[in-house]
Amino acid sequence: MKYNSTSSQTAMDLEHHYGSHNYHPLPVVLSRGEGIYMWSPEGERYIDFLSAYSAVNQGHCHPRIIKALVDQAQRLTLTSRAFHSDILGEYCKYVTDYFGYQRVLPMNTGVEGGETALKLARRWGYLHKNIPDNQARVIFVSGNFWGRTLAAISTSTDPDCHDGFGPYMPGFDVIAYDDLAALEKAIAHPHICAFMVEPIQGEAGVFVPHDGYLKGVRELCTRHKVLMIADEIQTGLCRTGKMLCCDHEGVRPDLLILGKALSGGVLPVSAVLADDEVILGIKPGEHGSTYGGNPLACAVALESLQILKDEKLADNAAKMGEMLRQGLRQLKYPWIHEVRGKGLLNAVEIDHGAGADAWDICVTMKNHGLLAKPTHDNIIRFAPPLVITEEQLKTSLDIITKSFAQVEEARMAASN
Ligand code: IF1
Repeated sequence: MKYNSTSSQTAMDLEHHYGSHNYHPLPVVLSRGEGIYMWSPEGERYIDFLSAYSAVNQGHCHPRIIKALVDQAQRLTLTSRAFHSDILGEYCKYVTDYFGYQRVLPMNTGVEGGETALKLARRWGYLHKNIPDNQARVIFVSGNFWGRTLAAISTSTDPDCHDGFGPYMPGFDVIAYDDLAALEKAIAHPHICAFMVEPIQGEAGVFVPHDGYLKGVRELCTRHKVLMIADEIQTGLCRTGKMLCCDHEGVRPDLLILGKALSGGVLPVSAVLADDEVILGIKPGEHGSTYGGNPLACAVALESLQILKDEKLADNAAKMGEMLRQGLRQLKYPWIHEVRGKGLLNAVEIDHGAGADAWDICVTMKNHGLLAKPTHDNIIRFAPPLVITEEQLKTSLDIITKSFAQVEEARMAASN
């Protein structure tokens, strides 16, 4: 098996010396990926329980996605939108039929999808809700995460994302998550054009709202002529056991934002889906992106979406997710506060003060061949690729169980 020549240590040293320090990665280096697995340059194999934050739902380097990438890359990668390509129209038809919307605005990263959705919503507010110029407001929820741009951090309630980057963009209100009374109060303001929400809060720590929340949001948005924007960049594309997380409550948002696994982890592809009244509010020359809707992205996204259906990844996520949570709930330690999630988007919240540290747990699991990473210090996300088999899940649970036991032993030893 061919690996890059760089050793793990050299790779980490070079990155530390020459790279930015805007991340604190687990001390592990990967050089190859396939399915649920990744290998280090030295050939150590790891089970991926982060899935690049749900970008590799189809598994690493899915052969069909790689083939689509290579075939297209040898024909035409980028025309810009100054000209037509022979694949963008096909992709637009496919993806709008797939999710049941009239149109799609293709972008690249997830946060560009969020920014695009906000521009579309504000424009709609001026055109169709008579909101006075520059007065359109969008409601967000505390704990939201939709990226790192100045607009995105302007809505953030997380000091690590928000502080030290001001001044901030105006026009945003923030209310409590999973609180319909708070939404009912805020949404009545006549200048509100949209409410943007994750159906499950990923980065905040996999917070699943109460049943009926999404239906309640939908009803309030409809009643007050406010656009419901669902950020399904992390929860979408089968991750939570349905094609979209909104499908658990049969809710159709007015704007649907997709990203991450839309390309199966191969290159940044995002999209905003909506109907004519919203998407046609932006006229030629009023929005765009060099790479938005590029042929390579279209080819990869077409294949990535088809695989979700062909391999029934929503059903597998639902089934394996149940098994995973059941296994995690067998772990009886005083420092486990909660196991929560839906489908294969799960988390274990560790009690800060109980003497076990989420980072140490993740390092221990790494040493046993499973990769996961804490969010917000004490919440460990468990989100493997959706192609994981029952056998592989059992092996993963064995590793997690062994690692948690090892952490408990160390904790007991330290307390004696
Ligand atoms: C980082 C977090 C996850 C997202 C949702 C939009 C975006 C994201 C629901 C923006 C991106 C990524 C960003 C990456 C790590 C990861 C992450 F921990 F940061 F928050 F997944 F939880 N909406 N999430 O989760 O998409 O522009 O990144 O393509 O910034 O550290 P993007």
